[in-house]
Amino acid sequence: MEIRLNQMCKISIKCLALLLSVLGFSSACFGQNPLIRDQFTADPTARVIHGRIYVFPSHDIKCDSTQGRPDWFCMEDYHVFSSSNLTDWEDHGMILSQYQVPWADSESFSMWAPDAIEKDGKFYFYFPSKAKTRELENDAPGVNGSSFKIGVAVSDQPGGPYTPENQPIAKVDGIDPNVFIDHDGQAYLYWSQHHFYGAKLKPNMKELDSEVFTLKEFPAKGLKEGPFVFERNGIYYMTYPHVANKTERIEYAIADNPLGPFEYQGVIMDESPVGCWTNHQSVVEFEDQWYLFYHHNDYSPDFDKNRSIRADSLFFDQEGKIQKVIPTLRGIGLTAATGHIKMDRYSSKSSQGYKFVFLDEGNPFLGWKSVFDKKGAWVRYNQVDFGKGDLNEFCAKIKTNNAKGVLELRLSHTKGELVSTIDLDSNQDWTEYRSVVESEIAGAQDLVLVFRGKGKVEVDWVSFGKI
Ligand code: FUB
Repeated sequence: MEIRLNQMCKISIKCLALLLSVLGFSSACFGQNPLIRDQFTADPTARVIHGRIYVFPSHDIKCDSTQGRPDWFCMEDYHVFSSSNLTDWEDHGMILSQYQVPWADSESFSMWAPDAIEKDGKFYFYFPSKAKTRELENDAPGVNGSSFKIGVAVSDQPGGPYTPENQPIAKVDGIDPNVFIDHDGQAYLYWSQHHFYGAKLKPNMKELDSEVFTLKEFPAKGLKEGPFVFERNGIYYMTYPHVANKTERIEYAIADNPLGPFEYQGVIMDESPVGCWTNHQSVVEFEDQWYLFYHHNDYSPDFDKNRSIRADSLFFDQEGKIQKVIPTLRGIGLTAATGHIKMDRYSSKSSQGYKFVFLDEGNPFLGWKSVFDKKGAWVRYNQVDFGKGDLNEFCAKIKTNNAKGVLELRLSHTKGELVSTIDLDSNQDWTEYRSVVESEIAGAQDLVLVFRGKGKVEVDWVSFGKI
């Protein structure tokens, strides 16, 4: 690979690392959908803990023929991720696996959607799994036809590791645990198995403290699962995926107390037009903004049991109704101008002449690239953080095929201020092109890349530095 400076000189890859550090370019930059880029993740529960946002997802893997059930979910452990800025996510590593849970069937690979919550300085992680049925002490499994039980594991810190209890929670059969703690300190456990169920939890957070209530006010037709309850301004919101048509969409209902009765309100996210049969949500407020965490099969378009977590902003109207969330690739958080900005995770694009494809079909975790093949095609990426305004060089990793013309970098929209221009070579393998930034750019800006030319241009990433 070569690096191209001001269209004039080419420098070998050996000099690249040194040069980038001198120029102030760095490779770390995230804050787009999907959120986690090196493994499959699904069913995200997001919680704010000590000023950081933690996400407790499940962990899809690809099973071989000796593991789990063919062509089905395959999940043997959990990781936890956290962020202080919604952009850079730290993987706290594996926090619990099926091999550590005394009651779980460690050949079932069924560590499905979890939840976690803090109570009195301890962290409680709730997870479903198929049970080794003969070894259960506390009740007969499958009372309502489920071979799934729900367990709890405890840690002194949110990032784990978590120590599982020896037995699952008695009288709880089903999947998708969710815990809600009300203002009075009372904790509730919800789960699903054909219906939604709810019960009070004892202060030890490990045992039920009431009868099991069947929450009956939900659609009888079409699978529903993944209950997630939160409270805002005295309204208790029950959110859940439901198959109203072909695949799961996210709906919600409200009540004036945690156990209902709930009244259906509407759809938070429509079913995905392509790709993923399941969806699974949580709703969280972080630094005065509400977010919906959910999942899609971005890295596995042909097999929807390998999913990836996403997040988008969520808004309420004046009456507290949730406005529909349209899934985006851009996601949440500011993106640093000095990192690799992936325009293929765009906010918007031209209707013709622009698409994104995997960089390498054989390794989706390498991500995507932008492809422009029509004059005037463009892509916009919102909320790039330029800080004080001292970045004066634009860099883009580009590949061309019979191309002629320029790539323009503009602010806000296709006719917005032109801040840099790259002259394209006609047939060039991946090359880092650099050009001067013509004006001072500070703060958060929306970037637009416009192709003014002919042929095909591919862009891996763009970035900014100092000359
Ligand atoms: O991840 C396995 C299952 O898929 C979850 O438990 C459901 O909510 C669905 O997302």
